[in-house]
Amino acid sequence: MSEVKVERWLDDYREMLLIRRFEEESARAYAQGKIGGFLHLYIGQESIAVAAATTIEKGDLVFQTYRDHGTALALGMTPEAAMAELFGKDTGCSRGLGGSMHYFDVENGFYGGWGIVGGHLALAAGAAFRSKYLGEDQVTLCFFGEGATNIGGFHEAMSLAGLWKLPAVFICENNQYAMGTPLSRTSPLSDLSVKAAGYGMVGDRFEGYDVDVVREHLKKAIDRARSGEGPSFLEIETYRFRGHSMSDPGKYRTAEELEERKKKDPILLILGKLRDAGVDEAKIEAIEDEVEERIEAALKHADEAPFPEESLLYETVTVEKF
Ligand SMILES: Cc1ncc(C[n+]2csc(CCOP(=O)(O)OP(=O)(O)O)c2C)c(N)n1
Repeated sequence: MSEVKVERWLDDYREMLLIRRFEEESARAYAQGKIGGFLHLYIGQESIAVAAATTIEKGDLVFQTYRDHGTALALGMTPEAAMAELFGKDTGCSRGLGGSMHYFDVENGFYGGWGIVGGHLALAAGAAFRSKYLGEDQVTLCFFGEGATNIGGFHEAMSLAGLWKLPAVFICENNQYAMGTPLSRTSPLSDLSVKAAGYGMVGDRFEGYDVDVVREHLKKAIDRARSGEGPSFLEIETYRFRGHSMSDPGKYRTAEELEERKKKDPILLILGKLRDAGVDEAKIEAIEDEVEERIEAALKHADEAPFPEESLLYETVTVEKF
């Protein structure tokens, strides 16, 4: 096993674990009443965000749904800015005004954090259009759930992106349920990637548990987009281990199904790779300790940071005081 590959996997493990622990602690803080509004966790899907963040180039743009913490962290948002946002604090990535669903971090290429299912596909298409119009070299990645693939915005954005060969990659994270509804109850198709043909795009479909597999497929699509061959539509099979949001008891699936799916936990897979490659346990433990420290620091920061001044509303949300 090459040293470079093992180093890559160690970084992957660190990032995936950071997301997992961030999500677990945000669930705890939510239960403690420190976080208001909605909270949609990314637990189980970490390999996809980490693969994307390690495949794109600086300047590329990434759009995500409300299930956005993992993607933002993988792209480089600090856990402090991410946790403080959940706590509604002024040091949050959206100065505490966006909350869980509306992360933003332009410096790291993260363009939200969007709550309207399917709505952000049009925004991503617009961003990709801008890159093409200005002759810039950027690629736009747009993530969404399978529940978004029957929404009007999906069709409009995909149609235009295909027609104008926009430098975009549309990525469906098919985590099997849209809230509590399985795909079989909302779509005549079980293979969503065939939809790509209707928009003149390349379609691809694969399992998203192994970060290397995701990277490999994503890279092809990103290369196509960057070289002017147009957009792609990827359907990635994944699974969320928690409910849709914190208010979902998950009664639409059995405990056996969940246990079965957990056997493909992306974090277990990457740990298996590290151990098969003979990586020292002490090295793995050092990563785990480092992640714990970073999460603890983020929680402390979010607890201690100030709430925004009321005046911030007049600089950002409303035009003037009335
Ligand atoms: C236009 C619109 N309709 C309904 C909702 C309510 N809603 C929020 S999430 C969701 C399910 C979406 O599922 P999916 O697209 O598969 O993404 P996942 O949550 O599984 O990541 C729905 C119906 C919404 N936010 N926007």
